Amino acid sequence: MSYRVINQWSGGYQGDVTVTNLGSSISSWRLQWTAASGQTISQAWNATVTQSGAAVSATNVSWNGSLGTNGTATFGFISSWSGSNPVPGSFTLNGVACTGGVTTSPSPSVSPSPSVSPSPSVSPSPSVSPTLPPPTGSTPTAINGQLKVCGVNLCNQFGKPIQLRGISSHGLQWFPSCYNSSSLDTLANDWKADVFRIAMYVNEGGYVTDPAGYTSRVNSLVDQAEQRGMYAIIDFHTLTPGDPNANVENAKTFFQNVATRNANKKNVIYEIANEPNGVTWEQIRTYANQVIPVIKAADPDAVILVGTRGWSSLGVSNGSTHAEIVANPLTHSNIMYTFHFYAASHLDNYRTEVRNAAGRIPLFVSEWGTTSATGGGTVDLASSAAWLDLLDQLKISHVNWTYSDANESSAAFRPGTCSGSNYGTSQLTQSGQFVRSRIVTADSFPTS
Ligand code: IDC
Repeated sequence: MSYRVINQWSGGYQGDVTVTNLGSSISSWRLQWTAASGQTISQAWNATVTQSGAAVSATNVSWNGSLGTNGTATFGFISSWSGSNPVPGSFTLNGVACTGGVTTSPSPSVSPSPSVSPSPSVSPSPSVSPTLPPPTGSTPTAINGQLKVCGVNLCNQFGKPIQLRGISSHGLQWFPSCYNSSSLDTLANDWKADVFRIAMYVNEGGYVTDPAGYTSRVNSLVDQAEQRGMYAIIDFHTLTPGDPNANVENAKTFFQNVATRNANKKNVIYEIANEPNGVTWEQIRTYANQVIPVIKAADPDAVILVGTRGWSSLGVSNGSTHAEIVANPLTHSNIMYTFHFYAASHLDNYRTEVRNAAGRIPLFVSEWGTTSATGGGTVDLASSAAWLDLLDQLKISHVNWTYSDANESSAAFRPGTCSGSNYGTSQLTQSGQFVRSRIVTADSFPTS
């Protein structure tokens, strides 16, 4: 067993562990150890890691459990720590004491700059990446395949950090005519969007009024995105009430259906609660811990987005910060936390929060607008550009609100567009022109 701290920052570090099976062949493995004081693991990849007090248990995932004699498996994690160089101990593999070493001093301490913490050299699972053939298509999904979370990054099938750029539907209940083969062709081929978010409101005349109908509509849009090589975010668009627990049974039913139906697709990302508000992080966590297992039971490798406190502001709009998540994170693999902003309302203090959070927890901007938080008012292009420059620099994915012809300034198309079949640039609003210009530029998707 080799346990290495390969990156560290104030309050946390990234660990990389390789287990080697020195005995006869095994079909599954469990590495257990005792964490040092202050070490709490918040994220892990290529293993399922649980922690109770100081006792840590890491078990294989489906594809790396089988190890012949001298076979190895590598997994990674993010952990907090309270001091420097804490040394964990008492490592056992399937109950047998391990030989090997613990290395807790990486290169000199680095700042939590997200540009260094991704450490692409450790993200890919060594047992998988070298055997992957190169992509055969040029669409975002053909190149990137099944996504996963590596450290604080969204990573592609080659284990490399990527950024997705795209746009959200408006409420499916209000703008049914905006999502059709012509508008989605435009989004994929002319805008070159990587991701389309399917905003399925839960209340406000959405899912609860026709669960079967909305489930089927979402599935059909997933297929249409897949056919065009785009990722699809299935957004359980909770808004009112702000406590997602009010809809936990609806969420379980819905996600069980869509995750089972779409389990074999590589283009699906699940977003379990749009904007919790008026609730604590602990309440959101309670909800997430009921819904995530339902999705994982059906679609174990999917990336899942979790809304944060204060309308997905990482808590800032309710007087808190991301520290409450760092202190009490979700422990499932492939989780990202969402951050939403509206450029005319959310300025430098929110940007500072994102900068601070980005090296510590995986972030995904699943909704942002060029306008005020009402979805209307002035289009603030200066603030929008400052935001997107920051997100591009941090490689954080972003999804704009909205790909619709709503009569509000955040909409990308002029009112009336969706009653015709022309979704060309002449139909774009000021917001739509700006957003398209920031999505259409070439992607950077590393394949090796
Ligand atoms: C807004 C729509 C608006 C609609 C309203 C319903 O733009 O047409 O009348 O919802 O309540 C969010 C929400 C998103 C909001 C959007 C703009 O996720 O549902 O859409 N917004 O207000 N969070 C912050 C802003």
